[in-house]
Amino acid sequence: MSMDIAKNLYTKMPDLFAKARKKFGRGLTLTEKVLVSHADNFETQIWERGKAMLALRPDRVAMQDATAQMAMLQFMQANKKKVAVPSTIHCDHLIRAEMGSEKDLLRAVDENKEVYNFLASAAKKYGIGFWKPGAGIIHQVVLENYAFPGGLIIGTDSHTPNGGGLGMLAIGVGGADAGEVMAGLPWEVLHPKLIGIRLTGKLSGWTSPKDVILYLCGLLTVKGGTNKIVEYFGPGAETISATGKGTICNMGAELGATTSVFPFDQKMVVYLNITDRADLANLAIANKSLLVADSEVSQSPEKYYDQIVEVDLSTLEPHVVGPHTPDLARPISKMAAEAREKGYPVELKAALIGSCTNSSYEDISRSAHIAQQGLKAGLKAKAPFLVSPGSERIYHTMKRDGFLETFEKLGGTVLSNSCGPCIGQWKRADGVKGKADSIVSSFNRNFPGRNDGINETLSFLASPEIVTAYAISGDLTFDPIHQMLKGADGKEFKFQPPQGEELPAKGFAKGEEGFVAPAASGEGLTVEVPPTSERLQLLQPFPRWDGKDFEKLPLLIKTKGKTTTDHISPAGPWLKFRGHLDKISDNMFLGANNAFSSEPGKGTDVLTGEAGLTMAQIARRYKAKGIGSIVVGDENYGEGSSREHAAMSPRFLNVRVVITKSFARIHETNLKKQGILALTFADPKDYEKIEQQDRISVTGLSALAPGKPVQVTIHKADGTSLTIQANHSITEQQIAWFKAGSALNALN
Ligand code: MIC
Ligand code: SF4
Repeated sequence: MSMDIAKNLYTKMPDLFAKARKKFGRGLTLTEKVLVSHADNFETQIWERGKAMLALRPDRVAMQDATAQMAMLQFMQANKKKVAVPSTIHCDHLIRAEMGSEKDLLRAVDENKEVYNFLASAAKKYGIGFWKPGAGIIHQVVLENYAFPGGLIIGTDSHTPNGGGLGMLAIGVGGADAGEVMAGLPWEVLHPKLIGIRLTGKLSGWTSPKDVILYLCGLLTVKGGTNKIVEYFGPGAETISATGKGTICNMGAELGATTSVFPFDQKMVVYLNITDRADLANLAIANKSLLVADSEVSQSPEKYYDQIVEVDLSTLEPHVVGPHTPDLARPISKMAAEAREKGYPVELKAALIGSCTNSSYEDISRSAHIAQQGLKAGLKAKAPFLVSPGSERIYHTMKRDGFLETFEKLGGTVLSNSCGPCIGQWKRADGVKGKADSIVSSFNRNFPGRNDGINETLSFLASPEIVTAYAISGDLTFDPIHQMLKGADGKEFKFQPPQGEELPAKGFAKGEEGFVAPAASGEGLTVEVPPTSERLQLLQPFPRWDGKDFEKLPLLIKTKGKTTTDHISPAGPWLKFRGHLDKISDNMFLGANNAFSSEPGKGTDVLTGEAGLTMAQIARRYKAKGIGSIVVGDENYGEGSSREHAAMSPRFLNVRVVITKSFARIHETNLKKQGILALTFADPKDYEKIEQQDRISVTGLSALAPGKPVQVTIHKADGTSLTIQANHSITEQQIAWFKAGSALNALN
């Protein structure tokens, strides 16, 4: 499917690379090769890392159902007949996990009918490929079908970087970005800096690709990758399977990285071949030098990367991260002591494997090997053990090769090929609100409330093989590498290190592919949006900026500590309103910690003094009075997902400005796209100066200019005021978005 795109790309690469080498006066990293070959205009583009905005032409767009709704609603406002680049929609997020694959899927098709019909009819009309519910999780399906070395794809999901496992730059974006690219515009992103990760040695025993990224999360933290691309290199890179590379790149999102990528190698060839793309593999082999960094880069990487990290795969220990954040990492051997010291509940209430991050054949076969050892010792999973396969191929191959049976014998439940419990679509039978329990998964996110909707749940992440061992022991302090476990006969035994196959010797089994091609011509076809729908609502353009400064805006919320998009716009039960801006806005900030309230998501209407209201209630009251408001946030505000609802709901409810200590990349762009002024405190300590009763003015807006700080005046309740400075990263073009009320308004 990507053959023609790849052919054209590889043909034009040599000439562009020669120009770039000349211009930069040096060889090129792999990242630069992909960026240069996708520049909208190489000649006029400014190539300055960390400063310039890149205008790029992605090869394709991928959208998942929860974000595709807004992406399509926005695309439709551009009045185009057809998408300008190959695009696909994948139905994966809206399937609830409760009774196992078959029943869950049937129910999802029924309860999401309106949304699926909308997406399917829009896809058909506008020339977009449609992957039906049950076909698989977007990133796995993209890896199996669309990813190719040297390519550039954008996806309306933060884990799009999974595609880096096949040597491409795959980048998560908000729906507005996707809509614009589908409408034919170039895609803009801050020219990222580069982190080079040099891998040496070889993984062995219990250590898996997941541990590489869990370790890096601990080392670099959740904001260590912001506005950076992580490029892996070194002899260790080619020892890791393509799907393992996918896992590592996928979870680069947890570093906040723009994306992550591996150089083309033999592991990718094998994966392309087994996924029926031998032609692409051969083409890539013939063009290998274009798809890896120039040789001088690995000789003196310090000249090419802004930061270098060394990881010796041979000595890397399996890691466990969490709770509540993916950068709280430690080797598994240290887990028991830490759990005791910090008082984590040690009984595991659930163990979950699979998801877009970790459901490769390698993951599943290694986990099954651990499960078999447990069964041999007469044991079953002590905690509910749930398996989320990434795609139809994975599911049918697991079934054919007996792994499903092994997991089921262990007491596991195999869920549908979808996100399910990873995104709060999980009916956890024993979960009790207000009670802290521990769970462990091989997923990528562990923010509070993420899986079971219970904020107190302590969610830990580890490799699927470690999670399987945890499932059998039911104990967070168990270290399967060094400790023994009691079998059913009372005798102690030790797990042998997991063994598995990278890829199925018999090839992948196939199920129903679930792909629906678009109509040859969309002329005369209609997009189905029932006018009385509870799930879908056509968008109204946001009002234009009235040219006035923001004077004395009340403070809606000052968030304290981690404020991820899951805090700003929770998922789980709210996923069903992703196509209805008014309805979903009721979830605004429900998970966020307000500096002025002891209860998350609650605050005070400062105009009336009424406390204990949700942020949406307060904002709706202000809006009804024609008053805008301001949000103050902490570090790395908007961390996590690409969901633009975290920007659209505030915009819809009249938030005009968000000032933080710092932003996560996708969310900052999403705010700008929706016409919200995204500012950062010039002095982060000024965050402390903001109080509940303050009225805040942001002035000099008609002279808003790139690089020029903005003046913010804080009017105190006692009549005094103080003025501070705020910075921003707004470009000329983004000023036009702000003035027009949104990027989309600026288009029309
Ligand atoms: C996630 O993992 O948080 C999600 C759900 O896949 C999101 C997208 C969404 O909120 O729909 C993401 O990662 O971007
Ligand atoms: Fe789905 Fe979870 Fe992957 Fe997001 S991280 S795409 S919710 S499986």
